Amino acid sequence: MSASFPSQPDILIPGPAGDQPFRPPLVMGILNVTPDSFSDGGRLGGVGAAVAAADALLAAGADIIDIGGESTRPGAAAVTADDEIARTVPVIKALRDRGVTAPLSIDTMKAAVARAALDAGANIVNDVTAGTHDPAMLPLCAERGCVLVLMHMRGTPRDMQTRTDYPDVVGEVRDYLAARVEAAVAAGIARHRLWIDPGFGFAKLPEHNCELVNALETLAGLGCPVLLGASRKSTLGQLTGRPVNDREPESLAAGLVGALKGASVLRVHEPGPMKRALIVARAMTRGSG
Ligand code: PMM
Repeated sequence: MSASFPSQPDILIPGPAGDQPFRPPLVMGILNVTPDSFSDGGRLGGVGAAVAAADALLAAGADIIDIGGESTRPGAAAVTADDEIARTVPVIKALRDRGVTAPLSIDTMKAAVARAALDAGANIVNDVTAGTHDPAMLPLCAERGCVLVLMHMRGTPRDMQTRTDYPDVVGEVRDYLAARVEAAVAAGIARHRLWIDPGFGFAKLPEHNCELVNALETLAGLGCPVLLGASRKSTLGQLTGRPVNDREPESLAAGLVGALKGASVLRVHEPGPMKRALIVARAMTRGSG
């Protein structure tokens, strides 16, 4: 591995005052507003808890908050668009009303949810189906000029772990993402608004996830910022035998290797440690590579 961060241009994220430049790697803090994440699942009282959690992520140094109202864990049950909107939109509105200017991302595969979140002040749509679940998703993102994250997965979160046979996982993920980028551009989305994501843990075995992180340079070669979401995932637990609530060192290691291999955005539960690790790694690799 070249022990230095690949040089990358600033990433532009649209905001109320025009495009805002960010120097990669960026850290995206995860805010899950599902019933199991806050006691009352994003209903009125839960908004305060979710806003406090977002404040803590920002105070720890998160550049972006990714807000999700539907669990995409293997086997998770589907939720309706109305439920997802009720969980996420009040949180986005509350953050904007309090003057939070950081980019906000909505983690959804439904255009109706994305539309409501964009109306409330989100700037990024994070779609784990890369716009394949809902035909209205690409046209919506084209019309709104938001950033769209295109992630690789096979099947749905319900059945994806039964679809893990790959003759060439890196080639398949690269070709899939390249095709989704072209589909998004054909739908009218500006190329520089598209981020790509190998989908760590989505329809993949631990060896596939590791191989993909090791090959992130190949994906970065497609010319779009690469997002990596490895934080706390089961592959990390399988490597060290640690439970989900005790995988911070594993998550930091995955994030650092990802950044050194060309990831531009790291989606993590603990932005503070990730930011600090990146500062040290950057200082120690300056001038090399
Ligand atoms: N992982 C999860 C949810 N959303 N979005 C993107 N773009 N990439 C990911 O890897 C990703 C995602 C599931 O992780 P969580 O349950 O810890 O939020």
